[in-house]
Amino acid sequence: MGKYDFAAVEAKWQKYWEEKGTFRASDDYSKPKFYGLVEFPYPSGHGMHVGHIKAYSGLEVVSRKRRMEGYNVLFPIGFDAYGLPTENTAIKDNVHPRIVTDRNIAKFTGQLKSVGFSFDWSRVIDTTEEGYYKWTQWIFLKMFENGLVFRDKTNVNYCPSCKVVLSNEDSQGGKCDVCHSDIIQKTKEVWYLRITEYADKLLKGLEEVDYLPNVRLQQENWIGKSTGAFVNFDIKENDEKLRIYTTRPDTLYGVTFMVIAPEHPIIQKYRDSIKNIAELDAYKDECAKKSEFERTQLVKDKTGVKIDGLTAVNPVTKKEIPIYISDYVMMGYGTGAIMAVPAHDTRDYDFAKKFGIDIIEVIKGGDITKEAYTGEGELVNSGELNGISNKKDAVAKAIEILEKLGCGEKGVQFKMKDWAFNRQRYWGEPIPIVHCEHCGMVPVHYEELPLRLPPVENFEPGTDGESPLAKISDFVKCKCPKCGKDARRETDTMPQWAGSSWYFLRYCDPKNDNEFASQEALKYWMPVDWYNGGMEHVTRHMIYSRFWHKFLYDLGLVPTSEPYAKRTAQGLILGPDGEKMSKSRGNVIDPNDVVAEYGADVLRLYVLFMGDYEKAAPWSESSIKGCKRFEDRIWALQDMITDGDEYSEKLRSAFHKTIKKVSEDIEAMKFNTAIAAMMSLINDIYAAGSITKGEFGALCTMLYPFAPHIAEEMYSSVFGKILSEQSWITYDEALCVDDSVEIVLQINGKVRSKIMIPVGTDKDTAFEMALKDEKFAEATSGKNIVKQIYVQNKLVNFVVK
Ligand code: ANZ
Ligand code: ZN
Repeated sequence: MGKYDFAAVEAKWQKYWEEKGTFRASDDYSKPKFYGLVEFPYPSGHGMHVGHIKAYSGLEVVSRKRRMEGYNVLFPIGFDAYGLPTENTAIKDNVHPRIVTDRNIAKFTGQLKSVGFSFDWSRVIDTTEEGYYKWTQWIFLKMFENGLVFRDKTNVNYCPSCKVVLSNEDSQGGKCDVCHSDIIQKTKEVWYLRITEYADKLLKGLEEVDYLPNVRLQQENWIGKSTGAFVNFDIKENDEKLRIYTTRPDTLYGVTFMVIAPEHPIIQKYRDSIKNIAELDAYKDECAKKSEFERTQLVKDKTGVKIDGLTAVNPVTKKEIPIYISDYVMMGYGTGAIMAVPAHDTRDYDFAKKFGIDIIEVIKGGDITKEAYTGEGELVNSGELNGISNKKDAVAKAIEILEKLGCGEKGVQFKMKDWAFNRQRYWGEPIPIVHCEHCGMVPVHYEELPLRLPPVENFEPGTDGESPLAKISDFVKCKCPKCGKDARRETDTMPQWAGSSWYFLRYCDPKNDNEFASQEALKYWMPVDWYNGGMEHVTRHMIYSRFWHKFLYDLGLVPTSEPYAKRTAQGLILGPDGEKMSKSRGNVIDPNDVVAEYGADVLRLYVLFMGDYEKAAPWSESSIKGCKRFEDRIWALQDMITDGDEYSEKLRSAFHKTIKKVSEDIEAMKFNTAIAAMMSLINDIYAAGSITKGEFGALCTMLYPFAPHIAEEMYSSVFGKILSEQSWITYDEALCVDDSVEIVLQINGKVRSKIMIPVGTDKDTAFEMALKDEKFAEATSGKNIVKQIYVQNKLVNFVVK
């Protein structure tokens, strides 16, 4: 056998599969289906990253196995192509973002194809294509119609470098997700999607799906359901009530002051009667410079200002208590006001110490002269609540008291906020709304979709967060769709996450011009059976797309309440130095280089062999070489093939065991141990010195999902058939035992034959296997068997007359 020419073989089979449409999902809806989804790439100018290869290789293996198991498999790919990096390149190079996008998509497509992924390329999606974004706008209008879209002037997260407003999800940790600059707060009127209306559904839906435990946990925390009570505190100076949200109504007797957010509207309302209003205003201006992230950090040194002119009254103790403004209370959560219980809340404790406010213990268990006690314990100094020591009981009783007093009730809050849904940039879906002086916000007629981006000369965003579209008067000036009078078109575009919020639906029926996808196609393909992607998308894309999907479900437009039945995640590939791969560190590995040097199969094997699929692992050149050696050793086996469709006695158990291991490990995403099992099988084959044709076929099949090119090539040369059209191999549990032993077959104590059987085989199986041996069967045929003896792992002896 000559040297393996991987470049020629890989090109040959990629061409063959493409021409034959081997991986096209069929429209035969009578077959069992499997829908495997990977996160479609953002086609950046840098081209593909080895991380993409690892992310796609997991479900690639599963999909290839599923096809062999008889499933109609949908394993699609597309491009999430709107977004800032493309637009920034367009500005820098002075070319249209359309051209940049097409160039990048072509590059990615070539790269993906060179790895031989079994995607259905006939269904490829590009979110920036008219036939696609028309439906993104369509779903947006449906949301608008159903009251899930609104505009609000609030404090928004603004990236001064990208010049865009960002959602909370896109500014986690106080940093811009695109350029990592610090986020600032800005008051601006922007678009929102009312995702909070789906908070409870998004939480409950997690019970129906099979997500990795940490994926589920991150979503639960992001949604952040909290239960407690709303309480209205009387203001002494007027008949205003100050409403607060608390999770600890049981500590009501320990409330010694109140804190409101510096932006709380009560300050504006009573400006004239507040004596230190200038001081409050100055403090508020200081706060505006801080991000919400900074404000929520636990800093011991609390700041704040006491409001001179407003005093609250504790509804149970009737004591007058001061009201402060402080930056640790956020306007965007609860009611923007809290009742402070310094004895049992650390932030309140630090604040009270600094400002010399009373600290009253209401729960026994700690030492409040030293620190706040946040644990459970018996209630004291608390009137009717005294003596209760179970927190749940105390909370319930406190709510009862509040309701009786008519100043409070049970309440639920979510951490998740509405989705700031806008970009002040060019390369995004135009928001299809018109502003009319007479009619207000009016949706563009459905028949007019897609609402196209106008040609512009200059993509540079305007100063002060204005979209470049605002400068195109032909675009801005329009007629009101309702009254026909002169109106102004919205110039914000949708955020990057819009197109990916429903792409899995479009794959089911990507060429449909009349609907985003036909009901028939959706009923067959949905839900996605298995979705794999990155952990970084768990609290963004995953939440957003579940929200869009649930909205469409409520309209009766999709058949399942959840889009993804199962979600797994791959670990990062780190640079050879063990650090995160990045251009600035210079430790980025280009998949093209690996394909050129070792071939696609070795790259695929390596990214799956490098460690636990779910864990991060550093790149290692020597391990790639190990995978290359493995490939060469398999290739050389072709010189050792002997006739025979059966397993040989020497290798039978090794084969059954390996098939079982590979089959099970693929399902559990334990790709590394599956490959290791095949490597050890190869050692066994070399030790045995030969491999039967039948065994060789089984080996090619096992290898196929991982290294399909070499497997297809060897199989076709040995069997003259296409491996992609064969079935997955089965194994016999009984033959998967650890080892086999040779036993002798005797007749009347005389050895007639020898066979290999699994260690520990039971009596009946041993007799059955003995009679399958030709010599032994012949020697016993026609004889009268008077006794059958079996000594486990040693011999079978038949006494005949
Ligand atoms: C009194 C109290 C006593 C509280 C105590 C805690 C401990 P979660 O669980 O996150 O919902 N809070 C309410 N609104 C706030 C806002 N806008 N900004 C900052 N803090 C706010 O937390 C709810 C608790 O966080 C509430 O319960 C309130 O403080 C505070 F021993 O009320 B608590
Ligand atoms: Zn109008």
